[in-house]
Amino acid sequence: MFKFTVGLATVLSIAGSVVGHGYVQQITSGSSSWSGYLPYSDPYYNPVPQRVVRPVPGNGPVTDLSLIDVQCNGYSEGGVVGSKPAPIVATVAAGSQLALNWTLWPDSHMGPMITYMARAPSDITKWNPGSSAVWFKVHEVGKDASGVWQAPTKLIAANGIYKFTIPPKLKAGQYLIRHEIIALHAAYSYPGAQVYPVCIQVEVTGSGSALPTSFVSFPGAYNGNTPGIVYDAYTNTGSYPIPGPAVWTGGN
Ligand SMILES: *[C@@H]1O[C@H](CO)[C@@H](O)[C@H](O)[C@H]1NC(C)=O
Ligand SMILES: [Cu+2]
Repeated sequence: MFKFTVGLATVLSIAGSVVGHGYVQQITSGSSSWSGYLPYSDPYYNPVPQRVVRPVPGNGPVTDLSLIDVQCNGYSEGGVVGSKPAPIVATVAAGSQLALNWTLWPDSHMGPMITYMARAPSDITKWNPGSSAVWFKVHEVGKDASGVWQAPTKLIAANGIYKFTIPPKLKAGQYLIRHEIIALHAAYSYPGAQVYPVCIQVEVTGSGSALPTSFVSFPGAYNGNTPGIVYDAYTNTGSYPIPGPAVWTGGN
C-alpha cells in the first residue's frame, strides 16, 4: 500500500494511479511537434513553458457535463470563465494529419475518442468560447463492428497515438481543437461517463473556403440524456452511439 520513497516522480505516479487517467502529452504534424501541457511539471517551472495546449488541472476527468470544465478540462482563472488560453499557436495545414500522443491509458477505461473544432472570431490566445455554440465535429471513433473499443484497445496498440485530419477544405484561420476520450467504465448511470477533454490552439493554413453551418456548445452538447453518455459497456455488446452531432463532411 504505502511506499516510503521520497522521489517526486514516485509521489506523482502514486497520486496519478489513484485519481487519474491521462492527458495529451505531445502533438505531431508532419515534421513539426509540440509538447502538450504537462500538468505535473509545467506549473513548477519559472518561467512556465509556453504551450499550444490550454492548461489542464491534472489527468482526471470531468463528470458533471453541465460545467464549463467539459470544454477544455477546467481552469477558470482571473475571472475568465472556461479554459485559460495558451500563449502560442501551432501552425498546421488544412488536410494534414495530426497525431495526438496520450499518456498511458488505463485498460479499464473503454470508450470513444472524438474531436471538434471551433473557429476563433478574434485572437485565439485571448478567446474563450464560453457556452456559445461554436463547435463542429471533425472526427470520431468508438467501438468497431467486432466490438473493439478505440480506447483503450486501439489507442494502446497504436502506442498511445490518436490521429485525425484537419478538414482539407476548411477555411484558413485560427481554430481551437477540442479532443476528448469519454471513458465509459462507470457510465451505466449519469453522472458516470468520464470526459477527458483537451484544447489545442492552431492556425490552419490553406486556400479552402469551407465552413460548417451547424454548431454545438460545451457545455450543452452532452447531458444525461445524450445517447452514448449513459451506456452499460459491460452488458451492451451491440453498437455504440457516439455522443454529439454528426461529423462535418463539408470540409472534405
Ligand atoms: C509520446 O510522448 C512521449 C513523451 O514525450 C514519448 O516518450 C513517446 O515516445 C511518444 N510516443 C510516440 C509513439 O511517439
Ligand atoms: Cu480514470
